[in-house]
Amino acid sequence: METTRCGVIAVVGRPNVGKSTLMNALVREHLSITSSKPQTTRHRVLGVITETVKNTPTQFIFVDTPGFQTKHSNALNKTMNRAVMTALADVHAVLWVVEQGKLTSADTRVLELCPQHVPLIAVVNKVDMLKDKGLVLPFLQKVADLRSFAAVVPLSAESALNLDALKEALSTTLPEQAFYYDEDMLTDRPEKFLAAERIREKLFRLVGDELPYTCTVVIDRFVIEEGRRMIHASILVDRASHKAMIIGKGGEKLKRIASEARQDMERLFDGSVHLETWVKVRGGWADNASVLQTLGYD
Ligand SMILES: Nc1nc2c(ncn2[C@@H]2O[C@H](COP(=O)(O)OP(=O)(O)OP(=O)(O)O)[C@@H](O)[C@H]2O)c(=O)[nH]1
Ligand SMILES: [Mg+2]
Repeated sequence: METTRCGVIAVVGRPNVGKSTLMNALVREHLSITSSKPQTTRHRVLGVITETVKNTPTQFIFVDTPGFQTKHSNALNKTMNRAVMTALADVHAVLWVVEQGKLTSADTRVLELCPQHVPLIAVVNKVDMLKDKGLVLPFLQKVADLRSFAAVVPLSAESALNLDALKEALSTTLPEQAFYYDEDMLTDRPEKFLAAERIREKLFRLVGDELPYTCTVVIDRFVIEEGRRMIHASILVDRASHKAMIIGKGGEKLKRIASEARQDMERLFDGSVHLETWVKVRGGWADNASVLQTLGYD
């Protein structure tokens, strides 16, 4: 039988270093939501890609995780940190992502969480921001001195630079074993989850600084009628004033959020989507553990 490799790889790091952008680039699909604001990702999201690397068919099962929180501690933040710990508990390899030129105590805190017995690769992301690529060398050395890494890989997730080098370094750390999933599998998350996430991404990208942190999205209805996905979604906010800000003057803001989210869903699901969205006030949702559980935060 042909040799194959397969393994689960956790993608961890402090908020905003580009973990989700990296996973999306590796699986070549905008699967996990991204934004310029920290703490965009709130759930573990699996991204699977099966391809031949170094002449060996290899299945990479990436687990994108929320940025590890060292500051806030409401119930939502605790849930997010727990998701990181769970993702690190049972993996074949770990990608610890940092941003070139910036090594903070939040980065080293995450590094301390990475298990010792599992191959660990340091990913130095956003090298496209450097005019002179040679400038990254001292930083790579600084990172390499922190721990015994299987590899230290400089790359740009956004510009898809040096991703093959990462895949090659990573593939040799994965065990020789049969694939866990079908070769065309992309994620284990249901479309309902992906739909809610698309809307959350637009909130992070289109509404003011603090507001997205006080919102979440639930899907109230998801049915397929004559090949068309019919989706009803609610955006839950903390206060009535937030509701007005999301709806915007004459409903313009909400219209744009829904329209952009729908277009993304149509691309991702490869089919037509009818989306209706409402904004509802549900104060304190992010502080209440049992509410979080009913909202699908695990
Ligand atoms: N210039 C540059 N920007 C990048 C790169 N990768 C990610 N970014 C940007 O960095 C920001 C954060 O990216 P995300 O992928 O959402 O970061 P994250 O680590 O998943 O963030 P959280 O989920 O909030 O922890 C976004 O504005 C991205 O466009 C890169 O290679 N180069
Ligand atoms: Mg993310």
